[in-house]
Amino acid sequence: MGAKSSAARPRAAVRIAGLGLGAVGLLFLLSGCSLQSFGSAFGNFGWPSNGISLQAHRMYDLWIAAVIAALVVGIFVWGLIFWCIIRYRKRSDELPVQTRFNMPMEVLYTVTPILVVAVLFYYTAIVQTDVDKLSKNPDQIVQVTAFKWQWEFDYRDGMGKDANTVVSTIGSADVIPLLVLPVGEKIRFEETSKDVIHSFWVPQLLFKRDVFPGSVRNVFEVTLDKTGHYVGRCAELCGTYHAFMQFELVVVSPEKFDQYMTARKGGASTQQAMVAIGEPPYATTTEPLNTRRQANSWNQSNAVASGK
Ligand SMILES: [Cu+2]
Repeated sequence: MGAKSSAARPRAAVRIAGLGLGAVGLLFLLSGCSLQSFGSAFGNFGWPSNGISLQAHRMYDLWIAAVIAALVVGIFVWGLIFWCIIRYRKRSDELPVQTRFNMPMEVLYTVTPILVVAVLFYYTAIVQTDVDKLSKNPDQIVQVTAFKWQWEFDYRDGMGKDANTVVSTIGSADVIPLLVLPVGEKIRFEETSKDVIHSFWVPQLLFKRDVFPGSVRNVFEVTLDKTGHYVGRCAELCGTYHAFMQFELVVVSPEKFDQYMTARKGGASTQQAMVAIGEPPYATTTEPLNTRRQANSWNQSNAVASGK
């Protein structure tokens, strides 16, 4: 009797200690302590590591922490399985003691998964809310207008559809539109479509948002933290030339951005303004695709039929 209870107590204590250790480890890791370096040592557990916004980094951290939590639980469970296999393997034909149930154990393995799910849910909700968060005073407001099959980017002087466009960039079949934005500022995107549903997607934002026609303005905010050129695409199959809906996000320093805007307001084209700030005038991450509309008779008759 005495031996039995003293054997049960250390086992329960070990389990609770393991659980507590896992929870503390998860909290420690979620606090952002070198999640990046830990993740990169394991190939980022399959998550894209090239995010260029504060929001993308938070999503990255959530993923790495969730995988670590899953591994902690997994190793614990695998350990228990192998321990049971070895400790209670068949040694003779004698039937082992038949126990019907163990109440503390039942409670433990009901409460523990609920706790694990609750912790994962809590951090997911926190990060999701953060990614979706809109500020009252964004630094830049860009109206994204999608249409078959190009993009228009309007830099606005305020929020909502009643604000005015200050500078506008529109793409064509020959020129990829450049969306020039400053690093480190809160950028508010207000999306609208002229025809069907499109989707605004820059892979490095680790994020895409559908663009709806009608009165719906799909709004989100991003703070970019890395300069460079990044390809953008439409991620919603929107028609024949869906694949041609490309753009390039150009992230520059706030000083360069101000110079770019001044040049554009002074009447310079996107290409002239880009040269003025020392950036390549045309997209560097992609190039216009050849529509080959004249290349063969099928395309030609198809183009005639669709009125293009
Ligand atoms: Cu589209």
